[in-house]
This record gives sequence, structure tokens and C-alpha cells, in this order.
Amino acid sequence: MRRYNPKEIEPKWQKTWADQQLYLAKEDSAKPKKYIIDMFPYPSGAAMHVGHIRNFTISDVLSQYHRQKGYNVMHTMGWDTFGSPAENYAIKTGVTPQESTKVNIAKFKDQLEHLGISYDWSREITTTDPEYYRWTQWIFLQLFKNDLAYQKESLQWWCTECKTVLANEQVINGCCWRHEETPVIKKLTKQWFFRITKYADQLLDGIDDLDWPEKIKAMQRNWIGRSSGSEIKFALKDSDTAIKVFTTRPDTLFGATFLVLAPEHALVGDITTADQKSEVSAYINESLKKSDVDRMNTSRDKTGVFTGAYAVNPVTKQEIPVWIADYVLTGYGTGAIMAVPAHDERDHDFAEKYQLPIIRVIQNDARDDECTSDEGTLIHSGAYDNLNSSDGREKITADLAKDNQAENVVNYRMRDWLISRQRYWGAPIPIVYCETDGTVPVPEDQLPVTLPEVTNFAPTDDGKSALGGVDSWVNTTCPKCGGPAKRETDTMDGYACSSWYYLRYTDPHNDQQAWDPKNANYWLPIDYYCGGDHAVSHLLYSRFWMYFFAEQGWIEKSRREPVGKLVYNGYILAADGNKMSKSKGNVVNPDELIEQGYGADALRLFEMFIAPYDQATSWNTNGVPGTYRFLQRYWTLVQEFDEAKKGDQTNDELQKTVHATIKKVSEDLDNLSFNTAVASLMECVNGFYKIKAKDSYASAEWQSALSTFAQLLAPFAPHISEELWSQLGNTGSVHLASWPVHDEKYLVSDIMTIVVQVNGKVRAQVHLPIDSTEEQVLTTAKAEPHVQEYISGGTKREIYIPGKLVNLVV
Ligand code: ANZ
Ligand code: ZN
Repeated sequence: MRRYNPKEIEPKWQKTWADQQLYLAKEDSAKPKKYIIDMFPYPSGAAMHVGHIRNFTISDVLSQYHRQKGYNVMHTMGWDTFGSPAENYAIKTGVTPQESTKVNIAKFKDQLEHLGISYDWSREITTTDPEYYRWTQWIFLQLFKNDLAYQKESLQWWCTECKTVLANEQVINGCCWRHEETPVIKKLTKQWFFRITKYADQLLDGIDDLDWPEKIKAMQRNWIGRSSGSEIKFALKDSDTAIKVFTTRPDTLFGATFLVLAPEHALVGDITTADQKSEVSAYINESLKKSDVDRMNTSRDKTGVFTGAYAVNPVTKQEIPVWIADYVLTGYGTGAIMAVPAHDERDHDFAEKYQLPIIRVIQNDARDDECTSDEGTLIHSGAYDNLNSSDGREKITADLAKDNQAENVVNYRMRDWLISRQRYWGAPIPIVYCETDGTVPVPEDQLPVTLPEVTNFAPTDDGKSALGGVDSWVNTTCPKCGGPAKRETDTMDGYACSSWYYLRYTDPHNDQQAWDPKNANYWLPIDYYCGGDHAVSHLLYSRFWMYFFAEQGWIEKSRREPVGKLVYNGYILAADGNKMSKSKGNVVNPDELIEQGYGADALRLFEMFIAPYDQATSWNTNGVPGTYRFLQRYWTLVQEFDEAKKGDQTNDELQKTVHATIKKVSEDLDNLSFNTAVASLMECVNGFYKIKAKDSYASAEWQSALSTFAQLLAPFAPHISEELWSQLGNTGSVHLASWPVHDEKYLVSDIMTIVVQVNGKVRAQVHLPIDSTEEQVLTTAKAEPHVQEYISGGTKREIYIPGKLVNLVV
């Protein structure tokens, strides 16, 4: 009898599948399509651990399942390879990003291949391949042509060590994320932006119809952050200038007892009185060091400084002090607020700390001394008293609007997408600067603008990417006038490349176009998109580009939402409950488990069994040995069967077990309930053993039952299923075989329910085996205590309607 040895069968089948190109996806299929991919990975220096491969397993189970169900499945993989880790590694070690990227891809690919994942590798793409980023640059040019890519001077976080712009989330405790000792500064720099805000409304409205987890939809809505409110002007005392504030609650205007400006507000310098100057400028310096994330943290102690200036509340005509405080952000609304301490928590904290007046102007269920932002009825609001908040808001704004003192406005939290990076390892922005013609796009037929090979990867001293130091590359001719010109030395953020790669998969070798709309319209949208990251950034950027592509006619409008179902998986933590990390020494490497002899199948099964896919969970070292033993039990069943194969009797219990499992696994897979699907496969094998103990274990039915089981197991454990499918004498690959369909007939319950009446009145129900005799039914019915009460005097007649009803006449 052969022993279950994954080390023997797994490489064998991996090679066979590759040789047979089993998973090649074709556009010309008559079958309906399913496009199933993962968020493609960034191949880092460290190997993938068992947490990383959770989502690759999920998408593969879905791909295999749908392939068996008769779909034309495209399941592909690629590499998101631009980005600073490879560049930093190059700066440190001299190994070029080109080289390290190649090595890292090979390592990741090797890991995935050992898992037996059903990718169509002929569609593999790498974003740092010039044949790929050529089209990323082409898209940049289209955005530029349509006024959706532009340059703007703005204040950005800047790390003096990295010599590059940092995103908000890269500033930690006022320091650079990579240089924890180096405080960041704000620097005025010219950067490239994509005008995503133009699509804010459309992108927001589109969220409603997405088949995505609600929490991700909510995150996108928050990120876009549409907010309707009013801008109200507060005149400055003894001045012609007015300060405009943005508020969503004009109904609270009578309670506005002071104004607060962001420290960066343009008027701060003008209005600050001489005696407040030094305090104000010290405060500004301090707050410039804080990130918006810190500043928005509501639990933080509020700080601020009085400017010495007063403004006039336009309805109460009271003079109210003007302060600056860092909880008011410069990038949102007008960068100034009317503070209503009775109804806004932040203003309340501030007023209490600096002893500013608090006036309640909304009556609702809250206690009098409580700060409440709930709506209610207006009080202490003159002519507006007794209006509800909503009417009050409208009326106050409308009345002030007559004197041009207010207007309705809509604000968005979302900013335009900052795309330029002062880094070498990115797709060069295809722009040249000419003294005569200014900013000139590189003509499309001159793409790609390739990265020159360099030896020094560090940014230059004047804050340009290393490209700035390569004169032979920077100096070029102007495509318009032929005169001397200089290339843009900024490269694009990696998110540009990942915003369209799923389109390239549909047409990966096209050297005439980024993609053929015919192919893209066939495959899109992505039916299942698996990943556990980028809830906002990547998914929002992709949606923006697709909306633009749809406008241009490069994708059908009905397909402009790229992602159908978003399968957002939870993280796997180490057994100790911490994040897996090298430094903690708690990383579990899939290769080692496979090498130890458990095999990829047992690992994949456990990845699916460990918890519902969308929940975070801790690794369990007993898990893979457990799923291995389960596979071994199935293996043994087939081996023993094989040796005994003969005879031809039928077995209802076996049919019932098989069909119940088909039904359960199919339903579970449709509902993405992978862990319960695995559980029912395990139960099924237990059932097989029980039946086997009673049965001669030698019939065509067993052959079929064990083969059906191979089909059900195939998406989870592709190698052993293929091996046993073949050992059981089936031809072709189990992965292209059909998905079994259950037959209800085997599942009908074999217990019947009989209603028991006395003189036509229902008195009880009894449950008996379907094949019970009339005598057995009547005896059971009469034995019911509830029935006995009524028949103590004996019965006159006893009527039995088989399978349904007993009527006792007394
Ligand atoms: C007065 C008021 C009374 C406010 C009240 C709220 C409640 P959303 O919904 O996020 O748009 N605000 C306006 N601009 C701000 C800025 N640049 N930095 C910090 N806070 C700012 O929030 C709008 C509300 O946030 C505005 O309405 C304003 O406070 C504040 F009972 O005005 B409100
Ligand atoms: Zn020119």
C-alpha cells in the first residue's frame, strides 16, 4: 500500500499542470467568465509567511471551484515592484533595484508555485518592466491632456535625511518613518497631482451599489468625506476684512462665542496684535511640526493662542475673540471655524480650558450643562427660536445670504492625489521642460521614458531623485521646438502602476495599446478581488482611473467599477498573538512546512480552516499536522479500496453522506464560508470510515463516492485530489472535471411527523421512522401523555392516514 507522501506527488502534479498549460485563460470561450485575482504583491526581501498566503489560497479556491463549475476562469499573478524598499536597499548595499527585484520575484514565484496555485502564468506582469510602465506613462499623458494631471506648489512634509516628500502617514511623532530621530519639516515644493477631486461626487455615489464589505465602503465614503454646510462671514472689528468659516451647523450660529483659525491661516499675520505676536509665532512653529493625523486626534489636550483680534458675530452682533489652534486644519473648509462650545466637543474642551463663554442654543434631550451636538429646537436664537435644527440651518443661511454674508457650500475631505516622488525607483513622469515651450509632454511614440542605469541611487542634495544627477539622461531635446530641454526627474508613486494592472492582465502582450477594449470588456469587472489591504488608497485610485477610462471609451461604462465582489481577508497573527515579524522570531514560513513533509495541500487546507476568512486570527502550530492527518485518512481509504475493488451492492447511507457533503460544500463556497466547507469535508471522511466499518467496502458506489470527494476537495487540496482522482481510475484532470451536483432524493429525511387528533382536534405530534407499521404508529400516538388524557375511557375508532395523521374517536 502506498503511503501519502506530498513530497512525491506535489511536484509531480505541479509539473504536469504546467506542461499541460491547464490554467491558460482564453478570451474566445463559449463559457461564462470569472475573473479572479489577488491584490498583487510587492516582492520584498523577506519570503512570504503563512499570513501572506492566506489571500492567495482564498482566490485559488474560488478559481478552482469556478473552473470546475464550468466557468472560463482567469486567475493571474503579477508583481508590484516599484517603491522605496528596493531603492533604500540599493542605497545601502549597492545592489541595483533591477537586480534585487528580479531575485525577490523569483523567490515569491517559487513560493507560490510550491503551493500549486492555478495561475495562468502566461499573463504575469511586472510593473517595473519598461513594457509595462510605458503604458503607465501613456495613461499619465492622457490624464495630462485632459487636465487631470497638473503641477502645483504646496507645503509638504519633507525629510531632510531622505530628501524626499513624505505622505501624512509617513510622519510619525513629528519624525520621518524611516529616520525616527529626524524631525520632518514643511517645505514648499512643486509637485504633480491627479485631479481625483473632480470625480468626488461620482466616486461617492458609485459606492452604494458595490458588493463590498460595508466597513470598506464606509471607509471610502469617509475618505471622500462629502460635507454640506455653509460658509459664513464674520467681519473683523474695526476692519474691512472678514473671516470666512465653514460650518455644517449654521443653526448654532447664536452660540458662536469665538472664532478659531488654523495656525497656517493667511490672515493670522495681519490680525495678530503687537502684544500677541511672539506668543502666536511660537505657537505656529510648534504646530507646523504636527501631522494632520495628530492634530485631528480628539482626545488630545487642546492648545491655542489668542490673536488679540475680535470679530463680530453676524447675528448676535457680539464681539467675539479670534484665536488660533492646531485642531483647526488648514486644508479643510476655509481653515477657520466658528466655535460653538455648547454643541461641539472640541470647542467645548477649548472653551473650558481657556474660560471662554459657553451658550446653549439647541434644546434637546441632553442635560443643560452637557455638550451636545445632537439636533433639536433653537433657543436663545432671537427670531429663529422654536425652529428645528434643519429649518434653522436653512433659514439662517438664507437670511445671511441676502447680504452676501453666507452661502451653501459642499466640502470634500479628499484632496487631489499627490503622484510625484523624488525617488529613482519609479516610472519616470513623461514630461520635459523647455525654455521656450515650458512644460511639454513626451510624445506617445517616444515612450517608454526608461530609467537609466545608475550606480548612485540616493536623492541629490537639492532634493531631486537620483535621476537629477544623470546629466546625460536629464538633458534632452524639446519635442516641440527641437531646442535643449530637461527631463522631469520626479517619478510616479507606485499606486499609479497598481491602478490599472488588472486591465493589463486582460491583454498582457499588446505592444500597440495598453489593452484592447475588447479583451477588457470581456473580462472585467473582476468577479472576486482578494486582499486584506489598501481599503481606501488603491481601491479608490483604481476606481478614479476606471471612471476616466470609461469616459474615454476604453472600457464600457457598465464596467467602470473594476471590482465586483471584494473579498477582504483578515490577517493571520503569530501564535503568540503578535504580528509576524523577523525581529520577534515568530514568523511561520510556508516553505518549511512543505519541506517538513506536511505538503502544500495540508497547509492550504489549514489556511482555509483556521477561521472565517474575514476574521483576524492567530496561527496554530497544531493546525497543519491536523489537516495533514485528515488528508492521510482520505488517502488510506482510497488505497484500501483500491486493493479490495469488486462487488456491486448499493448503500443508501453512503449516498446520503456524499450528497449532503456536496450540498454543504457548494453552499459554503458560494457564501465564502471556507472554514465550514473544510469542516464538512472532514465530517464526510469520518462518515466514510463509519460506513466502511459496516460495509463490505467494495462496490462501484464507493469508487464514485471517493471520486466525488476528490472533486469536492480539489479546490482546497489540488495535488492529493488529482492524484487520488487518477488512482481511482478517472481520466483527465480533476480540476477540469465538473463540480458535483447533489440529488435531493438522497437527502429526504427518513423520519416522518404524524399529527395526532382526538375527535378531530389536534392534541399532539409524534415522530417515527418512515417505514413504521400502522400498529407502531398507533401505539406511539396513544402513548403520548397529552393524548392519553383524552382517551382514558378507551377509543371507539382509530383512523390512520399513512405518513400524515392519526384520528382517535372517543
Ligand atoms: C460650528 C459647529 C457647531 C460645528 C456644532 C459642528 C458642530 P465635517 O462634517 O467633517 O465637514 N470644521 C470646519 N472646518 C474645519 C477645519 N478646517 N478644521 C477643523 N474643524 C473644522 O465637519 C464640519 C465641522 O467641523 C464644522 O461645523 C466645523 O465645526 C468644523 F454643533 O461649525 B462646525
Ligand atoms: Zn521647446
